Amino acid sequence: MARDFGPAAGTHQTGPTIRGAPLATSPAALPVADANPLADAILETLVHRIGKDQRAARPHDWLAATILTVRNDIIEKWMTSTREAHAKGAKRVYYLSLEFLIGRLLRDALANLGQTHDIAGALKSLGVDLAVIEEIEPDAALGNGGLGRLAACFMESLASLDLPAYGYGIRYVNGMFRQRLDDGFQVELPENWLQHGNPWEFERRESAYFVGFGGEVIGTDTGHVHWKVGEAVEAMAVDTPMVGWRGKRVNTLRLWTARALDPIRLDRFNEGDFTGALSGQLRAETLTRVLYPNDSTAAGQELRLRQEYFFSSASIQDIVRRHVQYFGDIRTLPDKAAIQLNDTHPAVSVAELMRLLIDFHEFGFDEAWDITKRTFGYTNHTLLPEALESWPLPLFERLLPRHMQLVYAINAKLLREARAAGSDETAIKAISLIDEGGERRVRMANLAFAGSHSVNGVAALHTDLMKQTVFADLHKLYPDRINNKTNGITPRRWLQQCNPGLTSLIREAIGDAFCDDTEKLDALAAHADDAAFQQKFAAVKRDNKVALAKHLKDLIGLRVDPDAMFDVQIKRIHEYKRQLLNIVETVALYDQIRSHPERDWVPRVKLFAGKAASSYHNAKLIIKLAGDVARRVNADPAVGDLLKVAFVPNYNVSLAEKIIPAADLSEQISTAGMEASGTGNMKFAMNGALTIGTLDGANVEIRDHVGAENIVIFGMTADEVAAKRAGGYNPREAIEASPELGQALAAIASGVFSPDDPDRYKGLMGGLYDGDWFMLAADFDSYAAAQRTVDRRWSNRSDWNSATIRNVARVGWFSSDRTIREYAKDIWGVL
Ligand code: 26V
Repeated sequence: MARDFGPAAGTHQTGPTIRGAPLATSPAALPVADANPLADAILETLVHRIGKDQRAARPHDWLAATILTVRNDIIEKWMTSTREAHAKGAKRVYYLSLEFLIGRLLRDALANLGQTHDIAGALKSLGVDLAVIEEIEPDAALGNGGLGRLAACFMESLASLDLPAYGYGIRYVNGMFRQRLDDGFQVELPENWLQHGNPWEFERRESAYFVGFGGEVIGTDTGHVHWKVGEAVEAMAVDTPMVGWRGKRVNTLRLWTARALDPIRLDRFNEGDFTGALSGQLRAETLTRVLYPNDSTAAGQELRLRQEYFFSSASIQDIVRRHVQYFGDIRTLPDKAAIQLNDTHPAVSVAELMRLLIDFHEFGFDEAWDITKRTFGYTNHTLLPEALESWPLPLFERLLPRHMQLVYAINAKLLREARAAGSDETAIKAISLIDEGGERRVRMANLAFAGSHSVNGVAALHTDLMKQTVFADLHKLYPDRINNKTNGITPRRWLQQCNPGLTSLIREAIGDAFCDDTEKLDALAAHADDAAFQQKFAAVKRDNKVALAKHLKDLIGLRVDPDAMFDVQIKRIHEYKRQLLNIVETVALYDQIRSHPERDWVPRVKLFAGKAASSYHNAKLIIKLAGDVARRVNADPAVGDLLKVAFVPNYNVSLAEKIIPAADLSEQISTAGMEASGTGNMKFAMNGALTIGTLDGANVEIRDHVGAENIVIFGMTADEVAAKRAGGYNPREAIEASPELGQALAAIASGVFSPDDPDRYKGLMGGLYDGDWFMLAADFDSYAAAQRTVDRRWSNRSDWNSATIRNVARVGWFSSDRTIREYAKDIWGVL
């Protein structure tokens, strides 16, 4: 790759590496940007902003110079967008999220501005390859998984739909950890995405707020309360522009960074206590240093609650300040501001807004509560009990004594309303903001629910389950509050940018209306049975597979056949997502291929990728197992190219953008009722993969849209899972009834794949016999049968092509533009 970088071929000796030796080019040989104003601008930026001579510039310098040049254009649009919204007195949307998994921005910004061609040309005239510098942009991995990536897709759609919006979050110095595999075991390394600086961001030193912690609440003579904080830090805003499709609008992603009020304690310094002198700074900076790398277990740590309050307080102060500055009267806040809580992570914002309204704007409780409820909306992203946040009451009280008082006051009002409506004591217990069973805890989901006029789930099934399970009693009390907003993905990043081949082919076939309205993809259905179109469609997929195969060779040294079926499961590693089901079925298949080599097997490449939470033992063991199975299978001459298995390290947005366009089969196999929505499922379908999946999350709606004949569904429904659990599920029976499963489990447990440590998987396999909470055994036969259905469909290639083309054609509804339009109309009142 590095060879493409630098002056035209032949003008320099050895190409600079990505790490970057300067271009060793003689001055005479420097490419001259003739009459290309854009190239002039990039050069000018390189010299005057980066301070580098063209000859000394390294790849990262060119990247920074390019971004800064493009940014100039973005700034103009940014200011116009802000000015227009202000002039119109428009209502603004505020999306509060502890995660924004935005990935790389350059390709996205250029494509949305329609400048890819021009910038590529300008760089080329300077001897620089745009594709190469795009590849060295670090991934902004400020998120764990689906929830964070959804926030990023939403930011893009908000700008594309020309809606004035701000995203609020934390500027983590270390985002999601980098995953390395050491002998197949996951090792977490710090991600240093800011090491070369970040040319996208603007520090707003003027937009800074105090955020207090601890201390005590004291009554004053005037009857007011005063929170005398024990400790305060400063939150400083750092803004990143979010460019919408066709450059229509540029919104702001505002991320907070923490600083000490007093960066250095001179008294301590003078006493020679240098560490003590800087301890405040260190303590403040710790707040915004790391993203919690967990997406399935609520983090009980104090630092996490401090992060949540820090970013909530700064954001709410900023929103209130802007509103008062523009509109004068805080009473109109709900008419001019819609604040969406992305899960419960920002739920303390409800109490923070109450605090500002009561303690600073001198409202009575009831009026403050009315304003608050009309301003907030809350989105739930998981029903897993272990992920539902609640804080030990003593911790909450110690850190946020004023908010604790407000939580009690809100709870008193809530429980009065519940009693008045006839809720019984069991219901009251479930509705209360305080969990009294055992150690007393503050329930953040109940706080978010109570403080919002809208509470939504992220797929139809998930929303139904919210009503039936976690929020059943609150739903009975407020039956109009829960609503559904099925997730979506931005088709710019997840079709146009990641799959240019497919995009051109679609444009050739149906014109480019789909670029502005993804549902126009449905015109493609008319071509689904056209043999010539199918050929072209298959050729695009093959090209993408060849590119991925090369990438895999470079990355992990594995050679795969691009004509084999690429069968892909990439997502966070979690038992409920059932990567283990896939691996066990792979082992069963391996066994079958070895026993019956004469059969007409469909060659498959099984790809896995994903990170496990660092403390999640079984998830990490599943990664190791995938690697162990891969090592054995890939080296077995008896299977040859019929089966290859790979675990690709360090899954992130950029890797997803390479793998998804090359996938034939999309594995969406969670235990029904457990995956709130999934969004990978939508990305694969949009890129022409067939889905094998359970009736879980958005899979249900994907089936409804693409047609039951164009998706392979297997396994128990959510109702069946619940019934089986209630009736006493016995996994041993299921295992005994399936010899194929029994053999695969026995092989794994006995150390066939781990001869270096034969007992490695005893516990993991034992867990299946003894409990199997995720019902792998109950769904195994159905899954294996579904895989054979997939084989048959693959063997009839025109049927396969027709089905996958229909997936692309009918998945347009899952654009995040549609999702955002629904939020805008039903929740925010901005459309
Ligand atoms: C929980 C925690 C607990 C504390 C530590 C940090 C942390 C970070 C995230 C979470 C909750 C994660 C919930 C989540 O990611 N849900 C996913 O949301 C997607 C978008 O709606 C959805 O497609 C996935 O099905 C759902 O699992």
